[in-house]
Amino acid sequence: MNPPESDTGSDVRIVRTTSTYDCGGRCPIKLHVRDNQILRVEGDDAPEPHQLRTCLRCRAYKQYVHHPERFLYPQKRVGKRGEGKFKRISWDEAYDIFIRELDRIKGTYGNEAILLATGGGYLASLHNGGLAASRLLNQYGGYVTHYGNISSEGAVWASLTQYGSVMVGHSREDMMNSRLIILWGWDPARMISGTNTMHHLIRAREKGARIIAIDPRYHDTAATVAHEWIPIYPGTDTAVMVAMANVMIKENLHDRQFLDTYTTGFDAFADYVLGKEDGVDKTPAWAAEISGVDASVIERLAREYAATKPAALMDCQGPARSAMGEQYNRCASTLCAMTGNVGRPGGSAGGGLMGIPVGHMFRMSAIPPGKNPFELDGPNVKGTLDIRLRVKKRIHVNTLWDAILEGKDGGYPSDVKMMWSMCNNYVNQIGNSNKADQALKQLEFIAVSELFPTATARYADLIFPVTSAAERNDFTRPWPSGPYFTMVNQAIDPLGECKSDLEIASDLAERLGIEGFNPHSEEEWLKILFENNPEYTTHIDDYEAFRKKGVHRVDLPEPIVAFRDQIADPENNPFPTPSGKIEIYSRRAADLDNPACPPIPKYMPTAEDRFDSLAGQYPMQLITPHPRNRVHSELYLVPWLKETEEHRVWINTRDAKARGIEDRDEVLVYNDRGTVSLPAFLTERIMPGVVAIFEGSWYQPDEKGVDRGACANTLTRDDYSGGGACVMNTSLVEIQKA
Ligand SMILES: Nc1nc2c(c(=O)[nH]1)N[C@H]1C(S)=C(S)[C@@H](COP(=O)(O)OP(=O)(O)OC[C@H]3O[C@@H](n4cnc5c(=O)[nH]c(N)nc54)[C@H](O)[C@@H]3O)O[C@H]1N2
Ligand SMILES: Nc1nc2c(c(=O)[nH]1)N[C@H]1C(S)=C(S)[C@@H](COP(=O)(O)OP(=O)(O)OC[C@H]3O[C@@H](n4cnc5c(=O)[nH]c(N)nc54)[C@H](O)[C@@H]3O)O[C@H]1N2
Ligand SMILES: [Mo]
Repeated sequence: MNPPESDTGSDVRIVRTTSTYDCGGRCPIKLHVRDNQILRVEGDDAPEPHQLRTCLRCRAYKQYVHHPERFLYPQKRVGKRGEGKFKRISWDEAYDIFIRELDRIKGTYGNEAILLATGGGYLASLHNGGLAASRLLNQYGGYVTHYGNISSEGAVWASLTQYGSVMVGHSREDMMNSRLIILWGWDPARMISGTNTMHHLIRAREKGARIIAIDPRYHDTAATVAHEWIPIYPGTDTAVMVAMANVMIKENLHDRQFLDTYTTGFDAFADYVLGKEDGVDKTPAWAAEISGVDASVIERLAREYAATKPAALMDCQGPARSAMGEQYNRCASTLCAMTGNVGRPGGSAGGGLMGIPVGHMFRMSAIPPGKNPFELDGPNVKGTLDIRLRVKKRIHVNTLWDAILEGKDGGYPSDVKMMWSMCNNYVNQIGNSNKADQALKQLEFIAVSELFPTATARYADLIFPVTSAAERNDFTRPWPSGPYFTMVNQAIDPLGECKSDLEIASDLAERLGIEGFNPHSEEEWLKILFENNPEYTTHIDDYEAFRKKGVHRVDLPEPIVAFRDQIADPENNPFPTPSGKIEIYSRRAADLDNPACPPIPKYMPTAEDRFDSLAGQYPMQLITPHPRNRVHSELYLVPWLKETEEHRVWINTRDAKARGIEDRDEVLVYNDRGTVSLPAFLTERIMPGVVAIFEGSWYQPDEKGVDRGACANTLTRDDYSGGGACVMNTSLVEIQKA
């Protein structure tokens, strides 16, 4: 039991604050602090059902903030590029080096040679590194950056195509209204997906909902709440969904009236499903061959989903982070419409994002029919700042390394010569880490703003040491699901000589002669940003009370249900698509004229799927889910979290035995892009033919090029799908004893 606050001793302060990492949750936490040290972390103390239960990652916050390997001072490289050898320097020297290189590169090659790599490492409003650095470089004359949401571009594209909106989620308590919940590639016990998601899933089960998990892995959520697990080969979900549609149409189980009223293009989809378009009747037997799911199971699933009302088909982003990712989310949304579950309590709209409009952060897709993602960037303070955008060129995030290596000659928009990287660990987190190694060795200058000696930071010529969220004030909100907002309250003074990205950009602006870059104090900034952001002001009247409590919970009169209004009153509430309806056939997609992005959702073969001839050499499909004990690569060094789960490759016992591999044997997993070395985890919890390596372990190639850190992206492809998804879950590998 936690002692009451007064018992903690008078010299211990308790600071109510929040986490800011790119996590599936957002926790209000209480830090117990003495002598500039976080002594312990307490979770939310609100009673149920309002409690936002803190998970292991926030509970380990103290070992993250006070980790001995944190960068505390500016550093410059002393060894070879990538060796990770650095020497402490002063801030003055660090700024001098940075500005000298920046000016030299601009003078020699122009602003197009400057690449700014940002990321999701810090998700709050003011000290956000990407915003600060892009504002600075805009005023410096421009830069090149990346487009394509590394995370959910497939789902974003699908939702915009189908619905014209990314707000496709329900608030989580609405699952209590569902009679059937299908976890289709969704494992919230691990990825959280809203801090209280598991609470509501468990309650839904207790209330009698049947729960089915469709996933190559028998994951933690399935083990906790599911009545049934249906294993499926990666990348084949759309085939099974299409076959379910086939059963529904043939047995007349679909909701014709719903389709007539709210959707457009169903007939074109039905023609494809029934084979009128291409002569292939997409029967359960057809899908069984592709997916490994028995035809009888597909039939039963189709009937059960069509007959049980309301039912929530919960597709997410993991299967969408693949070579045909957007088809999976579009097809899921199409099934939601066929069963009349869109806009209904207890139902779902599909689309993979699960975002609700109170506390969310989904952006627009960068590939049509989306909008320029940068339109939503920049602090919302009209008139007070120069936030004009001078982004020169953009490169898809999952081709950055190729773009650096190939440049204009390779068809990329610019010849990059320097990179400034912050809030990301892209050497580790985008496809093909060995190519990152080659590319970064070629650049003339690399600066990395970081807290830790990450795989990316090791390539830096210059390190700017950054404060953690415990060392500054800010405010934020969860993604993908609120409904609440949280406040970052400073708990300790900056450690060593660390500064926030905003402070670093401000110092640089001053030295570069950029005027008016940072005219406000932190306190003033927070107030301005808050008051100018209707997302907050609509729900929070009292800023001071919000700040003091560290959290503001929004009381919803009823659960948020995406498209409730469009369904209740279609006359007055058209969908924000060109037709005003749910677009099962999309004219905008047709206009792209890209076979990889057809106007109706389709199952299509891809490179490195299980039917690729490469499977002769590399017969195992690799999936790379998100790790329970980290946020991607962040928290990698935290000892408590390391203890909770060893980094091992999941392999079915049958595949392991065929290769003479025993549990815990050191194995090599490899393909043409690289080789990783790690212990094996023999389990029946993954289907034969598939191996899983959790993303985020730090890339550590040895002298022979074997990645001893076993970073998943040493094996993945640096490519993207027709709708812009990074293809992290579409790679073939082989595995053998080391
Ligand atoms: N603990 C933790 N939580 C996190 C994060 C983290 O790093 N750590 N990251 C956060 C972020 S930024 C994001 S975007 C989300 C990501 O959340 P998701 O995108 O949902 O997570 P993933 O772990 O990639 O995949 C979810 C599930 O899909 C399964 N899967 C993979 N390929 C296929 C397939 O082809 N078909 C089917 N049916 N299933 C498949 C995996 O086995 C896994 O169980 O998580 C967030 N939450
Ligand atoms: N194989 C594979 N790869 C994947 C995925 C997958 O499913 N499979 N998932 C993808 C997804 S969904 C995502 S979102 C990406 C995440 O990709 P990244 O954003 O690159 O991942 P993180 O590991 O969260 O890296 C964030 C870094 O920011 C640093 N940081 C934290 N706070 C600050 C700050 O205030 N300032 C600065 N300058 N730095 C800070 C942290 O120390 C950390 O090193 O990974 C993608 N990569
Ligand atoms: Mo993500």
